[in-house]
Amino acid sequence: MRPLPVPREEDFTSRLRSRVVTSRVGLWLGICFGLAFLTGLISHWAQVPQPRISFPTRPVWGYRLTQGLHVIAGTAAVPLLLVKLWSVYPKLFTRPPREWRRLAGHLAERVSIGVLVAAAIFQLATGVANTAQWYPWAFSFRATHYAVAWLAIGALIVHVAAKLPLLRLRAEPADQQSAEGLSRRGLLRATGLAAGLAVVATAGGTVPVFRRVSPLAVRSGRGPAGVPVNKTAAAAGVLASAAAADYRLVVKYADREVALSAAELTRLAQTEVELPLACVEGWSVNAAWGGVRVRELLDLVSAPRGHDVRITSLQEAGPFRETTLPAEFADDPVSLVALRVNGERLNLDHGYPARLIAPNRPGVLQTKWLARIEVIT
Ligand SMILES: Nc1nc2c(c(=O)[nH]1)N[C@H]1C(S)=C(S)[C@@H](COP(=O)(O)O)O[C@H]1N2
Ligand SMILES: [Mo]
Repeated sequence: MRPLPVPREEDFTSRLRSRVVTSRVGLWLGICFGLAFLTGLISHWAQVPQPRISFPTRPVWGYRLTQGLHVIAGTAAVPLLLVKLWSVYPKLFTRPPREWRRLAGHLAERVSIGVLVAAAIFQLATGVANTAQWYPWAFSFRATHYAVAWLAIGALIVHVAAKLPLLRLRAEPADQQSAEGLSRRGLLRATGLAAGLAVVATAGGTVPVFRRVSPLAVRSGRGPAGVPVNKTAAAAGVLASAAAADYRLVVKYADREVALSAAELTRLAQTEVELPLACVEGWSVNAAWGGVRVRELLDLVSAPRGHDVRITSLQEAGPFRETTLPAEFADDPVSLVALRVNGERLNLDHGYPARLIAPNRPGVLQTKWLARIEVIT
């Protein structure tokens, strides 16, 4: 029997592959991954309170910016990664050296590249699926995406250090090719164009001018009062409890407690603020919110400043039914229990009768259908 003909590196003859193509695409890819990593750290910090340094309350649009960049950088990386992998894929068929010392080095390099490629594909695939609100897996997206990010960035640093001597960003005369077909420069342009299109296709979620041309940013600008809906009241199972006549918002500090009906909330002093709603999935909108300052509600039970506050939703199950509002946010004059958005009474899907809206805070923590506000002592 004849063995299957396994190709050799030399069998791949496309003139389009070159060190310059790999280097340039690699550089852009590295920038995208670096940006996604840093903005990802910020997102993690916002969602998992760190005991020592609390997340800042200003600028109010900070999270909107960093999370928009996170999703845009990740999306742009998709075509870049595909071209990069294509440009080096013949190396998969390099025959390993026979001499054992060189073989060990070769294997170490192969394993590190394997980790990098697997982690990079995992991050982009889970990230893109998340922005599409598609969770075809059982693990926690946030915890896993965060853990693998460290793997990816570690492997990336090793990779950059190992390949830096081979980096070549400038084409030399010998690289200039004659006529036929796509040139290397053409390939680089097409790759840049694909990355640019990927950006425009998602940026509509954050940047209003791109909205009309962003097929992937479907949720932007739609929904009641011009604000998209993430989870509906029906999906959260609160249709009855949110509309019930005996609805009460309970505000509690130590053994002091008040329970306010929806009508009583509207009779308290009302404050108007302009704050963005910025989802971790990358979409965001600015909106005008009206309602009662969290701080003024806490004053009703004489709660002192400087305490974290537990916020609980009417929603009975799900990871976002309860959050902690750190003390600086609870005491901030623009943090509201919102009753209105863009001049309208909150829609049931936006959290009627009352929802939280606080500055520089991920959308997942802007709890809808509030049931309890409790000072943590
Ligand atoms: N109780 C509750 N509040 C919630 C959620 C939820 O699932 N349950 N989703 C959050 C997420 S992920 C976002 S982005 C915002 C979206 O608010 P909107 O639907 O009014 O746009 O609500 C947040 N508040
Ligand atoms: Mo969200």
